[in-house]
Amino acid sequence: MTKKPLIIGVAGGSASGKSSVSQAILANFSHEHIALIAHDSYYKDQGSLEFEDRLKTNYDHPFAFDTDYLLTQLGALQDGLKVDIPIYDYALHTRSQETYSQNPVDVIIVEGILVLDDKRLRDMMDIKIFVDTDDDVRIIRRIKRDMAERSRSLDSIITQYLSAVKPMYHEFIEPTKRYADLIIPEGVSNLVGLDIINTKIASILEEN
Ligand code: UZR
Ligand code: MG
Repeated sequence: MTKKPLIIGVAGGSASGKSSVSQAILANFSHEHIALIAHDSYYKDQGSLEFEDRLKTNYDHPFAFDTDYLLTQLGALQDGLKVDIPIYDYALHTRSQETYSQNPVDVIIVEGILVLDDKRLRDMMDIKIFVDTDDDVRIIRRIKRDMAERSRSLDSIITQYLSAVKPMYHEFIEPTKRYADLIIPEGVSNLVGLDIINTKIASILEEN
């Protein structure tokens, strides 16, 4: 691998379909050529706080993320180095002891609610995507997912949604739509949008 990897940013509100859109892009490549890196993996470790205080942390604010570390690891991958990516524990709100190793690849997808918020990240990206899904659809999905996969109660999901997820979406996430090259309504069910993305990726890779 001699060329710098192609970097694609996928942003959008919580449960907008970012991960599914990313998976749909991923499916076009064999795994040794493409990597999906979640900004969520770089959530700061809240382990020094009492558990009740971890629940009060605003996880939808740019400060909740260790974006410097993500930038460092993306830089290393660009330089052709293998990195050990942190694994976040949503139940404990901590960075777990384990990491997973990622080899350098041709295409990197960087996915997360706030990946278009940081100018340094934006400047690294070749394609910037914002997945745009209605708030009511997102909260319904969020309830289902967080109860099933993130060990949350309905009450805690609703409280978090009203106190942080919704206001932070309007303050920090939605405004980053202006930086997107492409806005994809309804995420993964938007087959035309996905096709346009995949065609663009193929054409850039061919040029390289
Ligand atoms: P996606 N999040 C948690 O719920 N707990 C944590 O410890 C860390 C993050 C949530 C975060 C955000 N918000 O809305 C969501 N809250 O993870 C982002 N509250 O992940 O884009 O997959 O929904
Ligand atoms: Mg996700």
